[in-house]
Amino acid sequence: MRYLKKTLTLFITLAASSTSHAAPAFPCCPTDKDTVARPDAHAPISVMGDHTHGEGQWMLSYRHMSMEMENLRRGDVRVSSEEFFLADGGYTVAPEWMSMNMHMLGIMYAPTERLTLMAMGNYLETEMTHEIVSQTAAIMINGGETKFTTYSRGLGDLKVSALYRFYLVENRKAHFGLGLNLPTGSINKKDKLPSMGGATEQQMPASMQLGSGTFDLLPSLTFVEQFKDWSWGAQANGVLRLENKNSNNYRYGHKLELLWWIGCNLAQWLSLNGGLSYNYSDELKGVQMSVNRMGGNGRSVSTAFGENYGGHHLDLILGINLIKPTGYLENHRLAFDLRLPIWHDLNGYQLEADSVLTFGWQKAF
Ligand SMILES: [Cu+2]
Repeated sequence: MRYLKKTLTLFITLAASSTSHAAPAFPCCPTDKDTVARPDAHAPISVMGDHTHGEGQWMLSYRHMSMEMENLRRGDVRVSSEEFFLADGGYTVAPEWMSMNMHMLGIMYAPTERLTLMAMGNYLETEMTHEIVSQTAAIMINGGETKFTTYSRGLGDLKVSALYRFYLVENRKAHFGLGLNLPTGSINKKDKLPSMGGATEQQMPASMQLGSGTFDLLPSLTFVEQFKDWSWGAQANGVLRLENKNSNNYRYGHKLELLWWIGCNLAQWLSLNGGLSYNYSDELKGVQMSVNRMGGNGRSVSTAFGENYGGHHLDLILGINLIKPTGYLENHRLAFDLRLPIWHDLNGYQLEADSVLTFGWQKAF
């Protein structure tokens, strides 16, 4: 949440400084080339596959995403750790807080006017803090410490996709995408976890693993309409698991995201954007192999059970896109956006997302 204050302050400062002099008029997208050189030609930076490129064009990108999660939730209500420890026959360990930092490198290339190819790899760092049900249990399984933290880091899954622009009429365009998630990220990460007689190195639950472990299909459909100094877009994207289980005997649920955004150019180099993202994700299927499911209180930790994965959430997106239109660093883009949950309805017991901040650099050649 500390990002929120910073972002809002920056927003207000930028908005105030830009509206004090009239925004320059520039033509509305007479050619495809011109439409990509305006700050709102890209969606908020956390949206993937939002644009296509002109024939022969390349683009490199780097994104950094940081997510924080805290507070346990059941459905759409918060629950205390006391309530949680009594649930479903008794959990022994409660997740308390989680953070994920993801570095994403992307490359795009358009072999034809209509087709853009895309590849993206990522490196992840994840941390999770936990609380043990009681001091007595902590003495038996964790040397008396009621709190413990687990970590994982490494390369995540690689995504390759193709975007096909099937529609371009005046100021409106649309493309569909079809991608594949390659399970390059490890699903065998271990760390010290509490167990009878003291903490030992053990397999961590899916939420701490670096990839899905399955080949997944990534379809998407995107529509954008540009006006003189503003634009809007919408996208539907999904993740369809192509395999019933990964090598650890489980798979994540299928996912659907519906996105809507609006971008407003305050200057030739600056746009502010806002949007909404609705996410649905199914439960985790299967039983996670080698993950401990038993604890002194009955069950081990909520993340060891598939029913505590997935659900619905609706996020508000607030972002800024910057582009250098001419001169030194011409066409370099910098952008960031903040996603704040406004509603969640989660399956089982889960930590709720607190905020997701993404910033990124992009450059087309
Ligand atoms: Cu691009």
